[in-house]
Amino acid sequence: MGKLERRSWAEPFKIKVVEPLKITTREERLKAIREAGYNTFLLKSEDVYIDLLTDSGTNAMSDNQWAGMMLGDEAYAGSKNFYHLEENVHKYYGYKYLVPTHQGRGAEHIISKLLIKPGDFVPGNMYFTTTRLHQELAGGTFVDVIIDEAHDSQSLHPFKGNVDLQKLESLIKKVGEKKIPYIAVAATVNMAGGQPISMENIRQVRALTAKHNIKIILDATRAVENAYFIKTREKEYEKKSIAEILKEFCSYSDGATMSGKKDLLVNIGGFLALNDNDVFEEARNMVVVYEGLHTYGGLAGRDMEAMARGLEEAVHEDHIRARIGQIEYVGEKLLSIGVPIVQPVGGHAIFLDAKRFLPHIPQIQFPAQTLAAELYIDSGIRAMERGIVSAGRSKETGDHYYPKLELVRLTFPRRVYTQAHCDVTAESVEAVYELRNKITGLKMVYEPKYLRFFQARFEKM
Ligand code: PM9
Repeated sequence: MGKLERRSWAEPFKIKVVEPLKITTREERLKAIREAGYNTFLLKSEDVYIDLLTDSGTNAMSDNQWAGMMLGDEAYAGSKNFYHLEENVHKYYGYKYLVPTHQGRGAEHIISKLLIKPGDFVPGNMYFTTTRLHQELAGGTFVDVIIDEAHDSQSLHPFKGNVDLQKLESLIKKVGEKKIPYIAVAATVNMAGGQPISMENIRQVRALTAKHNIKIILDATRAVENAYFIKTREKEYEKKSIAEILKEFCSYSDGATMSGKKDLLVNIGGFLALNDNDVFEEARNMVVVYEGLHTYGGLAGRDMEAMARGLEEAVHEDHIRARIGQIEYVGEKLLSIGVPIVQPVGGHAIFLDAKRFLPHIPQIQFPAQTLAAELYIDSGIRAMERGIVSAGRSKETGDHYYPKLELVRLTFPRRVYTQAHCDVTAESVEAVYELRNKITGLKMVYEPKYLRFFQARFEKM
């Protein structure tokens, strides 16, 4: 090693097409965020400089995927792209049957409607917004069975996504196995900070649920990222490939919902994958009511082809190392200047801890929503609130949920931004952190009924 401390890696791709970005003034951004009701979802994309709202559908496709788009078979029935996708889902995820859907929530809708009866309980390793809503709309009640460490932004547990087996067992004892159609296991856990679940834990969950005849439905949206953490943190897997780990992980579940807009490197697409023939037959029938024929499920043939090809690229070792390496890079920078973030850093995003960033703003004045707006005002970077606004209200009492984690998510799309964008991001967070004492909270002035974080509006206190 020379004078430099380490050998760097660079993004394992070069740039072939560019999309110019607009740089705005502070005055323009102040106006834009006010007009957007201090909700970053309501900003116009052209007013955003670095867009870290989400990694969903915002990925850069490869030349190989774009070439596949030209091979779209747009037949109404039996598109060859469907069969290619089906083959790859079987090859990499291992499930027998495939029902394509327009995106992840399309699959969540179908599986919730099929398996949940009114009065049922659905345990899960922390809630996800759309997943829980579909469970509730089907008459179920979500029960959080994630380990306590997941709710603690400072815990350094390597697998904060793990299911707490005792919590699961006591739920089974309390309500009876007949009232639990399945456990929803997410890998990684988005709302906990992109935290992984270990292979050991999913194996234990399988053993426990098998005794009680309870299914496991995996949210495989970021299961490739989860496989990377298993490889780097679970000793017996360090020599296995990402593809091998992914397949073994999925083998402990009965089916999966998938938002292809994340791991699978596409702009649109999803699926429901199943092993049980009877459930598959029903899902295949239901998809024609809500999404489209069972060989396209709301997608164009070209979108299925891009997803089939993205699936192969997603498990490349260089890709996944650089993808998560980028998040780690930003995490290290922020930690080195003392900014409070969720640790360990997760797979798809850095999560700023708004409770510690803005301790003078009470949760009911929406500190994370406030912080996301301030970041936009400072530099034009767009982040997302993941705190009290996202958590919504209890369907029983109508009160706000007050989640322990009040976070702002800086989400990195795959293959889109360079290390220089990462540096600019860290510098902007630092600038806002230096002025944190001057920041005041928000009040909510408009609240939609469902998934309020998307469309709620706020004003400055
Ligand atoms: N996740 C995200 O930005 C996009 C919507 S924001 C609510 O993180 C998981 C773990 C997700 C997810 C979407 C979905 C739904 C299911 N599970 O957006 O419908 O992170 O494709 O997927 C978003 P769709």
